[in-house]
Amino acid sequence: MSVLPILEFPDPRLRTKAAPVTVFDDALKQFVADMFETMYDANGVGLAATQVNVHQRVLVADMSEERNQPLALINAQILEKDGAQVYQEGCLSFPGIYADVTRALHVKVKAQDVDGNQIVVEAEGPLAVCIQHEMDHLDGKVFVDYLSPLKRSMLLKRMDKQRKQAAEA
Ligand code: GNR
Ligand code: NI
Repeated sequence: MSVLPILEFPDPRLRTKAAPVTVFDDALKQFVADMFETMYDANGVGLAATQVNVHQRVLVADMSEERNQPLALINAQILEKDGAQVYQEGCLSFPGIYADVTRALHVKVKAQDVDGNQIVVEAEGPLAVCIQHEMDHLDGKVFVDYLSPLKRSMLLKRMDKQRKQAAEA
């Protein structure tokens, strides 16, 4: 098991579109275990393979307070989505910045588990937000893409400033 380094914006590798997983072997199980370890270590509620520079369609999430409800989705596809919700999002690839994003309230997702079995997951509220946020990463999309240019540049400047301050300290 290992904690993997997380790519941070504006790393261009975050814009890579991930390819479907075709082989469900021990290496995949090891990688998913490493993704969980990385997500828990960073206190994240989700993580997409893109963020650890692996461009395959793997995402993990755990919305539980106790950090004991791991969910791994391979090759996830949205079957249905409806409603709308505004949620204040953060991202491990954008340390220290948060912004409101509007997404579907409810999603029904078809995916595979680590053994390659087909599964269907229905999610609402925060888990639905997380799944949509992670699926975006796998397409090279990040949450600040939804913001107005003005709001985006303001937040990115703030992130830059915080980084510089952290580097000086
Ligand atoms: O840890 C995370 N928290 C979070 C909060 C609100 C909406 C989405 C997220 S996902 C984020 C982890 C991450 O960057 N996943 O890609
Ligand atoms: Ni993210």
